[in-house]
Amino acid sequence: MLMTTRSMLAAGLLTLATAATAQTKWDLPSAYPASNFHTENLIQFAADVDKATAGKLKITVHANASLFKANEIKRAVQGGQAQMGEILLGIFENENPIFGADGVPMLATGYAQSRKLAQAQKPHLNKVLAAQGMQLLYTVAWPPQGIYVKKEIGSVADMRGIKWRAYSPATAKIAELIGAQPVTIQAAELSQALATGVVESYMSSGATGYDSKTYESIKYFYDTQAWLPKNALIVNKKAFDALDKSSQEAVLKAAAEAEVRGWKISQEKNDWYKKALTEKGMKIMPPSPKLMQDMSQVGASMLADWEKKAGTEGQALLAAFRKP
Ligand code: PCA
Repeated sequence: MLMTTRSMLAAGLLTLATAATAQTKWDLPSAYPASNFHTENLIQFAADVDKATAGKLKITVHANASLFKANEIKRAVQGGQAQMGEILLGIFENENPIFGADGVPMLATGYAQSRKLAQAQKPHLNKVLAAQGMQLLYTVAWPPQGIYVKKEIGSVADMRGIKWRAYSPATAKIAELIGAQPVTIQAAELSQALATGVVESYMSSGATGYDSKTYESIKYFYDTQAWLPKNALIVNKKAFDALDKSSQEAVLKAAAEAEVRGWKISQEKNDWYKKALTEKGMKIMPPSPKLMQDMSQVGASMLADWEKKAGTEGQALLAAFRKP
């Protein structure tokens, strides 16, 4: 009897030990604050995976560039330092123009067009990432990009010479085209750059204006809705392949749900962010026709450059996007 109890205990311990080793722990670095809607979506994704795998796959979200800087996350996932990560696609445009398709100003301006562009971009992203040993799980758009600026402006000429914060090659290029001085600063360091006067203007969403407390130093947001850049959740292929079948399915299912949820929240929160900025004292300005004309010109020039770099693959992407 005693023996039986003992062996039962031993068996119990063994089960516990097996359960402990069977648990897989993944890190998910992201570059935006925990309260940002993209990050909240990632946290929900991780919770869904945890639940669906009965705790077998534990994903820890490291928000606000705390584990890797925004521009380091992709390489970390590729090298397996992190099993998965959230990246802003446009940051990697110099590596491959496909990453920058959603960063071209005035190409896809509302949520409907942006979704269409995302669909057209997806097979190309899958291909590029697969060649790098990674897999795309989902993409979610940021709210439309507008101009944060200290004084009222009627055209891009009014921004000549100002210190302009960029978050990607495309946003640095805009500065160059309008005669502003670009400084690349990741979102996690934007508050400080604004407070210390390192930058005095930038283009981004209402979300990042709110997250970075831009209203403390900048009064105007010109709602140009010039493009909707996307974040993407990517996974290291070897790490994914090492999961058992049911965990893989749990990840894919939670990712598909996160994509639907993320786009919906992005769109819903767009107005909320603008209202919140207004309540903090900012003025949300409709851009003048001249300003929009200028932005269209900037967009046309950047699209021409992008087409040149992206070649036949870029043409295929644009054709899919423009297909009625
Ligand atoms: N916010 C991010 C990227 C696009 C956006 O809306 C940022 O400003 O860094």
